[in-house]
Amino acid sequence: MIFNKLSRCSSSVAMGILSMLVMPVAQAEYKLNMTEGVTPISQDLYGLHMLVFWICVVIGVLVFAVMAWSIFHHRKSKGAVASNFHESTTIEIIWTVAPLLILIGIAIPATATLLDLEDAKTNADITLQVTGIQWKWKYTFVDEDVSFISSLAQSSRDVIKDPTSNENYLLEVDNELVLPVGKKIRFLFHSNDVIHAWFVPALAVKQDSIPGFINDSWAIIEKPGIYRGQCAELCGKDHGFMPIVVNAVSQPEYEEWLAGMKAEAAAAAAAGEEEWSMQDLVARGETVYQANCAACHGATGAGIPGAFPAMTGSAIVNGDPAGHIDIVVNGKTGTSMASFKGQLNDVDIAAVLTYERNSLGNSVGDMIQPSAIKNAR
Ligand code: HEC
Ligand SMILES: [Cu+2]
Repeated sequence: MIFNKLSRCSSSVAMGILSMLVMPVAQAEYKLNMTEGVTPISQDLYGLHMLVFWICVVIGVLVFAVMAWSIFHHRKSKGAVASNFHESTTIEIIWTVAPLLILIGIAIPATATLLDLEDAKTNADITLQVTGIQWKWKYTFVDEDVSFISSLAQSSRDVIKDPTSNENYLLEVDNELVLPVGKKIRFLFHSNDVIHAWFVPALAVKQDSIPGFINDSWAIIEKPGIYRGQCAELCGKDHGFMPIVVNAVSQPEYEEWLAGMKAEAAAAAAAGEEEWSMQDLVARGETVYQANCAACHGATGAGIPGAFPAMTGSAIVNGDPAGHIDIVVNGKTGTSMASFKGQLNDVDIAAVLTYERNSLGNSVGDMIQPSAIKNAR
């Protein structure tokens, strides 16, 4: 945290020295000061940070200058004798009033920014609901009927064994959150399971998502680009595997993306009406499984003994389809096996179930069609 706060102020000698002490190896990429960000709030926060920083520098310089001067001029070898007084009203007034004025000077702009920061509702153009889920994010455009899940991309999973092979190690998602520039976006945060936190430094948004509560925040993104973030609240085993990617684009591009998302949802609904082949279900099921289930049940279905049951050889997976459908659609209360009906569509659930029954070391030989999931909801 301290390194986020102090990053990128080349003009400051004090910070330069600090960096040399803390970072013995010269890093060309390493920036000292806090990043400025791309939203009005982030710039206000940066301004506040710099204001307080320079006030501290001035106080530091003044205090140490007086100290150094006094030590030198009133040294013992010159025969200096310490004055012997106490209860100086003048001094007490000075050292009460001076800090008070400084604090008021800081509090005025800080309060203005804080009030602005809290005002998510006024003139919001877009309302976006952000739901934390172990371990992924769900985004719902409240007025658009568009909703999707964003989880760690396979490309980022593949590099776990060799982090250097991808510069965005653990920071890539399968579905980016696309937002338009220049619009006021109101974020509403909540959670399905435990406390997560949605943190994107460039947007200056860091907000807890808590089950049963709704927190809000807002941003007007001023510059198109890709902005990355992560879950910032320790939320369990895969806390470090639920990154955030915001892709800020122009309004027409955003509308095009929205239309594409709606078309995709319509296509998925239509696909749910069809009969699927075993091959297609298993192929799709593998992707769904790796993105949604592997974190607990293991990439090969081995589970984690004592915590998460194995899929390989599981009585439920190899048993009656109804029981298998039930635990995945409705979850199991009191355990971390969540209900997937709000997270996956009929085709995805049918695919992952068929995959589990015919892969990961199981060979039941039957298929579960999307229509069966529809009936079970
Ligand atoms: C957050 C961890 C977690 C995730 C993610 C998860 N599960 Fe589970 N799952 C569990 C736990 C814990 C149980 C055991 C529940 C119990 O105590 O009966 C379980 C049980 C199961 C069972 C019953 C197994 C048995 O033999 O009892 C099936 C089937 C299953 N999960 C399928 C899935 C599928 C399919 C997905 C992905 C769509 C998934 N799970 C994602 C934690 C998870
Ligand atoms: Cu989290």
